[in-house]
Amino acid sequence: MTTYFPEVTRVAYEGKRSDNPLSFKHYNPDELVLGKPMKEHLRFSVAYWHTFTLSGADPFGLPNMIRPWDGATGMDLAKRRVEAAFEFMTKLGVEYFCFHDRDIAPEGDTLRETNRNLDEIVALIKEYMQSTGIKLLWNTQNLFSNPRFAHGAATAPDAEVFAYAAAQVKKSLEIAKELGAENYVFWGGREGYETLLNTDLKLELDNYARLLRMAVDYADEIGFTGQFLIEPKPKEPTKHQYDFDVQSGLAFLYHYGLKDRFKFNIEANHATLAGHTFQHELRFARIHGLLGSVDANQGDPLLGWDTDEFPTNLYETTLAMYEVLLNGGLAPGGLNFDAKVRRASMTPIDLFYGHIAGMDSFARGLKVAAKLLQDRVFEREIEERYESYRAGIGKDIVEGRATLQTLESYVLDKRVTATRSGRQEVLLAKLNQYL
Ligand code: XYL
Repeated sequence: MTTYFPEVTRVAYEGKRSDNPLSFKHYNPDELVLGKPMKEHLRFSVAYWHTFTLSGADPFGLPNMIRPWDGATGMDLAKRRVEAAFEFMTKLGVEYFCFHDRDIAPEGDTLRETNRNLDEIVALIKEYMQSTGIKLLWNTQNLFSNPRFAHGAATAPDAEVFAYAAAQVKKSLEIAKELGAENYVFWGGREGYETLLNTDLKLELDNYARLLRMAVDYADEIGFTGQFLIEPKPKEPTKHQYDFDVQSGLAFLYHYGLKDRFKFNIEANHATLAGHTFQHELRFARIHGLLGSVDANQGDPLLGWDTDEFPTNLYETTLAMYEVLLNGGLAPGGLNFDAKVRRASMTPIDLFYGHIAGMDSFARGLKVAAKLLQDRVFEREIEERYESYRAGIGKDIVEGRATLQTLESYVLDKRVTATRSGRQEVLLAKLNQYL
C-alpha cells in the first residue's frame, strides 16, 4: 500500500514545552475539560478541498503545491486523494471530514457520467470510513466552479441551470445518506448579484428558498436525518451574496418558513468580511438557538478578502469556544478547518503544520474559555449591568406590564442619568489575565 506522508507517524500530545513541530502543545484529545474530553468539545474536521485538491494557483501564479499524488489524473487521481486523505486524518487524529461533490470525483461529459464517478469514489470512501472510524461531518454541492453557474445556480436567470443545480443537490443528499453525514451544508456559492440593473431580486430569492425547500423535502423522503446548515458570507464571489450574515440569514429563514429545518454554519473569515467579529456571528446564531457548526479559519485584518488562514489568533479561538460552551457544544456540528496553507507553504508536511496550529489554538481557546466560564467573569459583569431589569420598573418592562403611559409617569419627575461605567478596559485586561 502506498504511503503518502512517510515522514509523519502519529501526531501526539507532547505538552507546551515540546519543540517537536509535529506534536500537539495543547490539544490532548482525552483530557477532560468541564467533565468532557477535549475531542468531544472540538469535533475537528479536515476540509477536503483545501487540503487535498488545492493547487496553489492564484490570479498571479500557476499551481505550485507539491503533493504526493502529483502526476495522477482523472479517477486515478481521485482514488489516490482518498487514500492520502485517510492516511492524513488518521495520522493527525482528526475524526471528521467535509467535502463538496466536485472535490472527490471528476466531472464526466454528462451528469449521468459524473454521478457514476461519484458512486465509485463514494464506495471507496465508505470502505475507508468503516476501517478507520472517521466520520463525515458534512458534505455539500459545488454550484459555483463550473462555467454553467456563472450567473448563480438556484438564483440563475436560466431555469435549466436551476434544474441542473437541483439534480446535483439530489445526488449529494443521496451521498450524505449513504455516508451517514451528520450535517448538510448550503454555502451560497454564486447565489447573489453583481448589479441590480439586470436582476429580478424577488424571483432569485424565491427560487433560492424553493431549492432549499426541495432539499429538505427530498431528505425527508429518503430518510436523511442530518442537520441542515446555511453558511453566510457577505461578498465573494458575487458583489452581494444573498446569505449576507446571520442576521439577514435569519430574516430569510423566517420569511420562507425554513427556520425549523436550518441552523447556521459560521465561518470566522466570513464574519469579518461582513464587518462583524467571529464572536458576533456565533452569538447571534446562539441566542436564536441556531448555532449549528463552525468553519474554523481566520482572515487577515490588512486584506479585504477571504484568505481562509489556519486559525492562530487566541483571542478569537477563546471567544469562539466561549460561545460554543454557552451553546452546550456544537454536536452534531463541529469545527471544520475551512483553511488553507499559504501559497509559499507548498510542501506536504505544511498540511500537518497548518492543522496542528489550528487544533492547538482551538484547544487552548477551549481551556481559557472554560476557566472564564467557571469563574463567571463576564456573566457576573453582565448580570450586574442589567440588574435593573430584575425588579421594579425593569421587571414590569420585561414581563410586559409596562406601557408608554406607566413609563412616562415613572420618569416624569425623575432625573435619569447614566453614570455607571461599562468597564470595557477592566474586562479586556481581565481577558488578558486568563490568556
Ligand atoms: C467558501 C466557503 C466554502 C464552504 C463550503 O468561502 O467557505 O468553502 O465552506 O461550500
